[in-house]
Amino acid sequence: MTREKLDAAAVAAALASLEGWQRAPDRDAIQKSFVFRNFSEAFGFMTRVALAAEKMDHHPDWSNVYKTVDIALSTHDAGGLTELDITLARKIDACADGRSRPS
Ligand code: H2B
Repeated sequence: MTREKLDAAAVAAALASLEGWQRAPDRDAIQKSFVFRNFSEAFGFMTRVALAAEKMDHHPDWSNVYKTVDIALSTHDAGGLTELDITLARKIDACADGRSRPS
C-alpha cells in the first residue's frame, strides 16, 4: 500500500464511500467520533482498533472520554492523507461493528 498523498478528488471519492468520516477542519486528516453505550464498549473498541493498527503499522490519533472515542487519521510520514488512512478507516468502522451511534 502506498504512502503517497491522495489528491483532493481521491479523498472526496474515498469519503463518499465511508460513513461518518469527514475532513478535519485544521489539517490534512479525516476524523470521526464514536459514541458507545459505556466505557467498557468504548475501550473494547479501542483494543480492537489498536490490534488492527499495529498489524498495519499505521496508527490513529485519538482520544477517549468515558464512552466517546474521537479519531483522526493522517499519514505522518507523508504529511497528509494516503490510502493507508482510508484502509484504516474501513477497519475501524468494522471494529465498531454497529455498536456506536453517531455523535
Ligand atoms: N502511523 C501514522 N498514522 N502515520 C505514519 O506515518 C506512521 C504511523 N508511520 N505508524 C509508521 C508508524 C512509522 O513511524 C513506522 C516506523 O513504520
